[in-house]
Amino acid sequence: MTLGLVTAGESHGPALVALLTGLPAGLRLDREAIDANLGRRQQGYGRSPRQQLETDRVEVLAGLRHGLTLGTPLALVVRNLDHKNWQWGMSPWPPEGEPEGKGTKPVTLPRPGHADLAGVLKYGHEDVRNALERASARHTAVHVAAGAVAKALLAELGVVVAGRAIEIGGATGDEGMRKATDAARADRDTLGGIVEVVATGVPPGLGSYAEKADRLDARLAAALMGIQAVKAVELGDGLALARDRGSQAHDEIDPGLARRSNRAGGLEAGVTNGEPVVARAAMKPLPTLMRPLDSVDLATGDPAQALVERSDVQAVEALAIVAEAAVAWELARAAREKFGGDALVDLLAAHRSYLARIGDTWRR
Ligand code: EPS
Repeated sequence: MTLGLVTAGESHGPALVALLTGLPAGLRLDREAIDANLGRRQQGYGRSPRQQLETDRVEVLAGLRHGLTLGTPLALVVRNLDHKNWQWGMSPWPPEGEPEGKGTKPVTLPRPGHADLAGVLKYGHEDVRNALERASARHTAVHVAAGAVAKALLAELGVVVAGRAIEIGGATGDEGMRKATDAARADRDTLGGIVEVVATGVPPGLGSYAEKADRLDARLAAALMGIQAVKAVELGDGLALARDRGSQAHDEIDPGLARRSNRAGGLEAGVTNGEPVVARAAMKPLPTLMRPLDSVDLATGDPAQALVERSDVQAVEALAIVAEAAVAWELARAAREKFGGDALVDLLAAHRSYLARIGDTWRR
């Protein structure tokens, strides 16, 4: 048994939904803790005015009773409050009455760097909106809700996951990152950046080297690369390791099994080794530009400027929370596979018995 996650929802549709399967019964969830994660994702310097329209809150439709999971599918919903401005444009059913509000005119000006052009070609859409609504990073909100559930499970195992922005537009440090954001805003441009996620308390032995699909490094890379705008993922010292000699690149083992360094980022051969798991994700600059790039009007085939829409200057701090959720989900999934358990008490008993066998001198 493993954890499963499937989501649905368009950026300006009625709501975002997530269905989580495989959670053990008896896990206590805290609504405020989930909402706090949703709130963290909405913050960050350089976010779009859209965030003033949304106050993300989780609703639970199934799988939870009196705050405890039932061991059945958990159904989560986060409403799009902005949908009230798109009721005609994003009506799930053929809309009635006069076109009113946003989304009434087809979009035919694909933005380089967004899913717009690939999406209309792939699915045969005539209105770019049919592609961009789902490709939007808006639905990272339900992934963060799912990540908050994963973090509740990991907390039972003493695992803590934390993400932060380490670089925005090439600048580091809080002040540098703010200045870079201000400068890009003044130029009506956008920025990307790099986030780092660190998980501590992760026991050795999560993941497997047996098949490549089981390798936890591969799963973490896929989970991070699957987030909108992410173009590169690094685990541990990643790229730098390729330039070092073997005598420097590896983490020597001391008695008690502690390591002298953690250049591997807590993962060897796709298996956790007890050191903190360290993952970085690099995000390209957001493709919705106030000064649009050259494109083509798909209705006429003529040269045109890409769509201009409300946008964030950068969303790197939001990515840090989304990446944290993605790493938490993959670690929780790997823990569920290693320790099993329809009931949380069984999962915890298996975890205890495993630690009793391997000892806990690895704990960091
Ligand atoms: C997004 C564009 C903006 C962002 C949105 C992601 O939305 P809008 O087009 O409504 O201004 O604000 O992100 C969110 C709404 C969110 O909650 O993160 C995009 O094109 O990806």
